[in-house]
Amino acid sequence: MTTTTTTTLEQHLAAQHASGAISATLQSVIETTASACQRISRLVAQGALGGVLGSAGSENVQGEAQKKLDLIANDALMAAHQGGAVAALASEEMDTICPIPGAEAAQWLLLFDPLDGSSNIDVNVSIGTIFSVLPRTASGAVREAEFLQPGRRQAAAGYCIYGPQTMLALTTGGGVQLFTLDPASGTFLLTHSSLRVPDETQEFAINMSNSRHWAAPMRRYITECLLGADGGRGKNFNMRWIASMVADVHRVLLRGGIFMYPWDKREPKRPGKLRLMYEANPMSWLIEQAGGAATNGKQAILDIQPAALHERVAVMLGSKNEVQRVTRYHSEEN
Ligand code: AHM
Ligand code: MG
Repeated sequence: MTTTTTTTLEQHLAAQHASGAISATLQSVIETTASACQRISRLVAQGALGGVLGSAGSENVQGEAQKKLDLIANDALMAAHQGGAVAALASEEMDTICPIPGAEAAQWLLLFDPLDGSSNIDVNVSIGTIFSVLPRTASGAVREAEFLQPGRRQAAAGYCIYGPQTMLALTTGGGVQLFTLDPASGTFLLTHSSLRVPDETQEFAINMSNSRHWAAPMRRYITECLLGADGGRGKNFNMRWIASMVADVHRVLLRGGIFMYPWDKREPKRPGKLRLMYEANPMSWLIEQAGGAATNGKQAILDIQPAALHERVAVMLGSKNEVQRVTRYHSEEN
């Protein structure tokens, strides 16, 4: 729902704190993350003028080439959270967790994909930052095992999209709110509250170039969508693929749809391309909080017990009826 209020992100969080929905320290983690995103937004907007485009000439732990902006965004988030309410950070772009010096007593763990949609950086297509906040489960020095909590345990999750507008989507468990950055005042203003993903949709998002590698249930589902009104589905489908998960999920949150990055047989042992902790969990919680669903084909993404920090997962999320259908196709195959 679009609103016309001028509630700032800070005011929204203060009201949530006053109602007992979030603690003061969680409020601080979210505000700090949002302000790092504002900084990243300014850098993104400068593009070639700011010298932020192009390759960094390095690889991350998963063997992917890093862009300059992947590292710049990572540094911005790291710097913002020094000496704050976060005990340790984990990032798609860092091999191991990063405990914050002197912050062992802090209550929160923060995970992020600093710059999602890296292949779109140099071509001026929407990109974003995805974040997830988990509670600490032990005291003293943070160990990596503490991060391995199912997505259901998230205390806050969201993304910031750097597109025609910079917008921040946020959930702390009470629905999904969307804030738009007002460039004049430099503040995020609440523009969409209590987002709802419609149960029905006629739009799917998937990288079709991988179709020959998919498993049978995915081929069956997409074949039926492509047959449209001429096939068993009795309705036509449209397709979108931006190749920035942030931008594709943003569209699904605003008007429905199903987004999929399934398992494929090129690397059979790899469950999928997307990362459970940095991408799938926060996006799945946002989608569930907006009335949609998210699965890996076998179980709800949020129920998966992570085994490793950089674990990958197949993702199908969005409008409930389509996600249920694709889940059924997977179970029928079994
Ligand atoms: P990234 O975090 O390195 O940018 O990779 C994740 C991105 C997602 O945003 C997007 O959905 C997907 O990779 C696109 O993959 P492909 O280029 O295979 O279509
Ligand atoms: Mg990503």
